Amino acid sequence: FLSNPEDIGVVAVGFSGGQGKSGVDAAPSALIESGLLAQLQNELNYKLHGDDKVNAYNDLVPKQDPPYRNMKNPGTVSAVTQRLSEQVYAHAKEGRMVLTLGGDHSIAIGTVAGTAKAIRERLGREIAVIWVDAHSDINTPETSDSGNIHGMPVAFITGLAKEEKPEYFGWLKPEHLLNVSKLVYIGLRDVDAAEKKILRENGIKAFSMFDIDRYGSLPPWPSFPFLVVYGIGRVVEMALAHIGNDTPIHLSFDVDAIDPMWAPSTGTPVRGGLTLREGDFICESVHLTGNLVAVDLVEVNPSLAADREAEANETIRAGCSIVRCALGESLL
Ligand code: 4U7
Ligand code: MN
Ligand code: MN
Ligand code: MN
Repeated sequence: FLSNPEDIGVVAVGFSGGQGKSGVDAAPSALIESGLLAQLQNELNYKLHGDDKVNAYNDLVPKQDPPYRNMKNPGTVSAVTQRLSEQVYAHAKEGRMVLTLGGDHSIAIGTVAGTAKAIRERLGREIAVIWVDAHSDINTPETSDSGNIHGMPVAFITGLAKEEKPEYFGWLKPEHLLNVSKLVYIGLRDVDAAEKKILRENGIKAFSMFDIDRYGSLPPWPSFPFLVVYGIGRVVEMALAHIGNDTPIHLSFDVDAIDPMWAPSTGTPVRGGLTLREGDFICESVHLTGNLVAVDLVEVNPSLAADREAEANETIRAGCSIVRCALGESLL
């Protein structure tokens, strides 16, 4: 194990400033109230560190925060992710696996920056990031149509988007950054044209929903022609092969990777996604490597459900399942 097998640092991030819809800031408390942390403690026997109270970071919100380079709430998101990076760093430096409950996906600027720096210092290693998402979140401020920073975190943590001003992500230093060769996506199905160009030009490894379908195979057993062999197993194998054996892994899981059938309460749902089982499988496989150093669960928005109670609860359930699988609940 690359982190202490029984210690988890928990950071609950009630933040929604990376996009325009309120409610995603309520996800951490909803996840916690549904029993997630209690299960990790009592059923999976983890020792949890850090407070289980939700960070709102209200003290960091500037009085005025006009757009900068087309980004919305740039000063707020920069300040919050900088503080978050320090929290994550502190846990990871102690050898704890870090679990961050978001919040919108802009917070991954802070979580990845924090683990990248801590793992460099503690193990002298570069981290890899497995980004599970319907979207590639690699817009630069200039290529983004929406100006929402939750569509840009990968550009910042890879250094593809650069900025000098410390109040606008200039605090990101080389030790915080991720090498593009250590990034791999799973679940993509809604990638902007400009993002496709960035992925291509940088040779970034990505497995789309199409890849998951096409790597499925015909049943090898003629007597069971109804059996379908799904491609997720091969895709995860290839993703792990790409980042290499015993590379520390940061798993950043956007709940919108899961099909809206199981995870409808999210800001930018896209149909045709992972089944809940495929999402769980990705997490179980990553857990089995023994190399997991950090997990983010983001973009759960309990207040966006059309049929509030039921849909919000389904999405929270899906999120809890994802986290428990990443932390080994499926091991017998
Ligand atoms: B999420 C989008 F234009 N690409 O940049 C953008 F389609 O963290 C969506 O994956 C970003 O939920 C989605 O705004 C961000 C859009
Ligand atoms: Mn997404
Ligand atoms: Mn995302
Ligand atoms: Mn989304």
